[in-house]
Amino acid sequence: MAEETYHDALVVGTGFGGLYSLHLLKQLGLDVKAIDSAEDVGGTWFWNKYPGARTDVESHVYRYSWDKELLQSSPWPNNYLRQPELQKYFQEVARKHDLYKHIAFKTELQAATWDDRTHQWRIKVSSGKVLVVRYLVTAIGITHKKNVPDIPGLESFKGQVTHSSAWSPEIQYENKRIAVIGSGASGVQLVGALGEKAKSVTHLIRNAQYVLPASYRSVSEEERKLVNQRYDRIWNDVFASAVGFGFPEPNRPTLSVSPEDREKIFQDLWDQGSGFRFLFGGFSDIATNEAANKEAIKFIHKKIREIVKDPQKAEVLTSSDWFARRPLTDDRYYAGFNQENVTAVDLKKTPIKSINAEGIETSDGKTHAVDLIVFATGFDTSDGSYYVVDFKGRNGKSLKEHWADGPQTNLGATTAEFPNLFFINGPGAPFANNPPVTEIGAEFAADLIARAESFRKNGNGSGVVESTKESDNDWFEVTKQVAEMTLFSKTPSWFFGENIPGKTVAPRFYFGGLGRFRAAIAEVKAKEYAGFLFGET
Ligand code: NA7
Repeated sequence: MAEETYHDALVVGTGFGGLYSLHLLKQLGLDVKAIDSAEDVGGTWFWNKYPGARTDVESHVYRYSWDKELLQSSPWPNNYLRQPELQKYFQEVARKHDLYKHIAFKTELQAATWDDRTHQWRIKVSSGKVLVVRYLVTAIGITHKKNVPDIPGLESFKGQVTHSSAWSPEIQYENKRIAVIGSGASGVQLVGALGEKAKSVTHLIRNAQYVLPASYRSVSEEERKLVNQRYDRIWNDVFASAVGFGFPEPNRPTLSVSPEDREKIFQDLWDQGSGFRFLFGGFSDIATNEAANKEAIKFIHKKIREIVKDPQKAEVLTSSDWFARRPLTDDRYYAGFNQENVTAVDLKKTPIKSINAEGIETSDGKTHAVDLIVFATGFDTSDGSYYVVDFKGRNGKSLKEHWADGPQTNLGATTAEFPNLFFINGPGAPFANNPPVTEIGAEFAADLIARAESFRKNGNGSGVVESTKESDNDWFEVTKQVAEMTLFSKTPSWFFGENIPGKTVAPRFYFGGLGRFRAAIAEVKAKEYAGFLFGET
């Protein structure tokens, strides 16, 4: 018999969402445990250690807002945080709030089955233990399950192979010949960083994307002081805004200004840096209006031609899609292609045929000989993280079966027939800056749990909360309708599950913004948690 332990709650994952959930549930006085498959806290930022890994959200808003002391004191020497700095930040939070003693590391969630008789989750973890809990809070991250394409011959390759999120600091890449497959946020940062030390970097690009500068720089003491003084206002603005990145979101349509002024505004956004700022911080309609989007594209295309001296390379780096995927940010990417050792391969013209002992063979018969292949090919995102676990809700129904037509949740927090299972940044949560998204999610889950607990303690139910099918369906429809109003829905991406063959195509995010999302939660709470059942009988 496996060893069984009983607790009030289990939190899975110790990144932004998990650590805060653990803290909040402790505050509620619950006996709470946490597990993480990693060796330390950090979640996504524990795993992604590849060269060049850093945030593309500015440091002062890529952190928790709820610990004012840490907000004022925790260091951020540069305007964007590098992975090791983030790792330290998470450790600092866990130490300060005495969270480590509750966490079992190197422990993976394998299966969770709801027992309708005892109103508990029975949870199997990789250590062989069984945990029995009332509340199961999953903060397992949207980018957990790696996507590695099935390319024939991979096993015959003589060199080293890694996925971007499995990069180990032991990998020696200096003076090596490296192929990077994939041009999302990870691929772009990798190419920018590897190009500086590798013998050669071959970037294999299926769909080029738009990469905006970051304007990396250090932050002075004076600037830090100024931000510290303004923090209350900064966070109020973040939580009221659409995307929560700490810059103003003007209500100014792109075509409402003269071409000269538009050019100036684009140039100013370019100089300030950040793909998110370029998409949302200059004009109100680049993500929604085709004509506006084309203006932004025109400007970026011109910049690519100016920066990348070799016209053939520039052509491969030039996207013909809408500028409506996750915007990318990196200072070194385009400029790196002016180095002879950094080249680009257009996989639309010459797709990958196979991998052989020497490297990657493309359809033109050429083998791109390398020592290291990096799959920066992304993840089976959002709900994909959930399908590696055997979740069974009421009547033994699996979550995968339950979400077969697309992952439906009530406000990203819960789903019908899976009582007391909570998602932090699950499907249906807002598309916005992740730390505030996870804060909102963790607080809402804690509110639902607190209410269920108060009913239970008053002898008024057994501590069970569940969303209704109707409310899940309503929220799903809202996410679809809002997505339809944007150009994101016209551009295939992982936002809709389109990066994984066979995955149900449906929105994984609410594109209506943080402010509106918070208002939707406030409305539900004001209506006595309409759409949620608390098993009061
Ligand atoms: P992304 O953004 O999903 O990017 C994955 C990239 O890999 C993308 O360019 C894909 O090309 C490419 N890809 C995927 N499969 C293949 C195959 N079979 N052949 C060639 N190219 C392929 O992942 P990231 O890790 O960069 O970023 C994930 C997010 O995590 C990031 O945005 C942050 O929010 C955190 P495609 O465009 O599909 O043609």
